[in-house]
Amino acid sequence: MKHLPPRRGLSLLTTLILTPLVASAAAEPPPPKPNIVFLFADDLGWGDLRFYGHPYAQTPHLDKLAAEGTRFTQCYATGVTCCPSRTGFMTSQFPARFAKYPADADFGDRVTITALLKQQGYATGHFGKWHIGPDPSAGTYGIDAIGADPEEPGGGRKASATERGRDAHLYDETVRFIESHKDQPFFVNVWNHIPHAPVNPSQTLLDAFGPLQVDESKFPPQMRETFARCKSAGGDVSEHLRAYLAEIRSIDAEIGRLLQRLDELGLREKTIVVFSSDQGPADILTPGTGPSEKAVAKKQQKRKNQGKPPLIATDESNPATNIRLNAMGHSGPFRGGKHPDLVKRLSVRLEAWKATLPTAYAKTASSDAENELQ
Ligand SMILES: [Ca+2]
Repeated sequence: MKHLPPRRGLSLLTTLILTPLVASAAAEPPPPKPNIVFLFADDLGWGDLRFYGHPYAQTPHLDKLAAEGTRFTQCYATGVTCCPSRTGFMTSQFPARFAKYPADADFGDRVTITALLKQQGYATGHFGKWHIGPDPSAGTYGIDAIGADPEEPGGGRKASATERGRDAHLYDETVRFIESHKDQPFFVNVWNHIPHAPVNPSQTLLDAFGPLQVDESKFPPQMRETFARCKSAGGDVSEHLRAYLAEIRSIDAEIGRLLQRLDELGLREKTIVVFSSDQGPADILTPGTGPSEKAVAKKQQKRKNQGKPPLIATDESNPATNIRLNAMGHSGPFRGGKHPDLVKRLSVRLEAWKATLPTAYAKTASSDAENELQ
C-alpha cells in the first residue's frame, strides 16, 4: 500500500469524515436546535432532595423532573468551591489550567459553552449568581442578557428578597427571557444562590415545616455528626434544618412554576432542562471550628483590612440563633462536600507545585489558592 504524505492523509481523512455529513445536510433539513435551561444550585448536597433520599425534604417538582427524565447517580465536579466548579461547566476545562482565579480574572481566551451556542444562533441568558469573572455585563462570554445579582465574594446573598424566597426574582427574569425568545433556540443559566449561606428564609416559607421535629435516626452517621456539632454550638437541630429545607422548597416551587410556563408556551418537547449542584454542601459554621469557619474568618479579616463591612450579619452573642447554623446540607451516603476536601488535599498539591515555579508566579498561585477558599 502506498502511503500518502501526512498532510494529504489528513485532508483525505477530513474528506471521508465530512462527506456523509454534507450529503445528509443536502438531503434533509438541519436537525432542530433544542432549547437548554441549566438550573444550578449553590452548595446543595447530594442528599438534600427527596428523590435522593432526604427524609424531610419537600421537592415535588424536582422529584417529578427526575421521575420523567434521567436521574444521574454518579458525576464529578471540577472543584469543591463555587468558581472552580462553574469554571468546569462553562469552559470544560479543569480550573487548574487557569493561571488566575477566574472569578477575578475571567476565562481569558478559553471557549465557553455560551459563546459556542451564541455562534450557533442561540439567544443566551444568565440570571442569578455570577462568580465567573469581573464583568457581568451583556456580551461577556457570548451571553446576550445577564441578570447577575450584586454579590459578596463567595456568592452569598443576604436577604430574602420576597416572601417567595431570595431566588424568586431570578425565575421571574428567566421566564421573561424565555417568553421573549420562545420562537428561536435559547440557552439560559439559572444560577441560584440557595442554599449557600446565609440561609435565612421568610416566615411564609418556614411555615411549611412548622411541625417538623427531626428524628436523627433517619440519617446516616455523617449527618448525625453535623447535628452533634450544631447542638454543641447551642443550636436546635430541628429549627436549623427547617430553615434549610424551607429554602430548598422555595427553589423547587420556582422550578415548578418555570416548567409549567414552558408547557404553556408549547416548549416541553423542544427544551432540555438540567438541574445540578455546583459541589457538595458546606459545613455548618460553628464558631471557631472547621475549615469553613477558618475560610470565612480569613475573608472577614481581609474585608476588614479593606474597610468593607462583614460578609454575613450574625448575632455572635447568641449562637443558637446564628443563621450560619442553618447550613444543614446533607451528603447522603457520602462524606465530604465543600471546603474540607480542598483544605486537606489541594493545598498540599499547590505547595508542591509552587516549589517548581519562579518566585513571582508562585506568589500569584498562593494568592489564588486563598481566593479559592471562597
Ligand atoms: Ca458553591
